[in-house]
Amino acid sequence: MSALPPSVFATSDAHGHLTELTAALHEAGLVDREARWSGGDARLWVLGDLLDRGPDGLGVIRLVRRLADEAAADGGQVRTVLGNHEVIALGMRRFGDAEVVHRGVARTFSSIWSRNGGLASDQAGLDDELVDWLSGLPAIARDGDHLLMHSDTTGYLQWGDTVDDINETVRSLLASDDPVAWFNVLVGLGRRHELGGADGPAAARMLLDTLGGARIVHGHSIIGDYFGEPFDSYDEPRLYADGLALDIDGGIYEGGPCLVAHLGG
Ligand SMILES: [Mn+2]
Repeated sequence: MSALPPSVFATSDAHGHLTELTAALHEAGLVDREARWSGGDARLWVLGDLLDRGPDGLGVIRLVRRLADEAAADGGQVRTVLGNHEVIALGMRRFGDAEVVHRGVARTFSSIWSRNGGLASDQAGLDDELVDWLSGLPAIARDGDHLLMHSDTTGYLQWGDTVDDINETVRSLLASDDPVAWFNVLVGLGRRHELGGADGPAAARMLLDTLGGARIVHGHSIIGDYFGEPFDSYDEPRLYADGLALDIDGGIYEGGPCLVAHLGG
């Protein structure tokens, strides 16, 4: 019988920065010098946006998938949730230059992809097996008191009022051939900054009351951007919304830190 509960960690928005992510996981004691899982029975949540913007999105994906296998063999766990950039990459592959009228506006996935730091080298590695893996990622998860999601938005509730319902709905939308349905997912996951400001705590409370948990942990919104601070001026996640929300996106591609939040245990 183990006397201590396993430690729980979360990181987010690696955006192709494999070297920085590996170093941060090593610093947290989760991988050894050869980047092999050394976290024992710890649990690590990876909150999306693995690719685009940085040099090696495919390398980041390979790392988290390998660590998931190694952690599972060691009694631990590494799990990934869906970010908007995963949806952009999948939509780019599926619909590319096809013009789609979405809410009265003609749009293409390829223009969104190129405007948002899409890398041809990442895209070239999206084979059927990887597409299946990305398409099966949950949009949201709960681990004890923590509600884990990529984007700081109440938009998740448009897809359901339980964690399982939301994940089932998003998976089915991303399995459809309807690009408008895909754009709706992307718009939902692109929302941000809805847990801050005067109305933020009530929004966070509504998410937690509906989906469970005592604290939201999210990426997607870089701490420096959100709170108006230089990217090199912080080295910890930011607790806000009366303690109901934790932003763990340090802003790696802006020169900010790759944060690995120790959530408990
Ligand atoms: Mn994002």
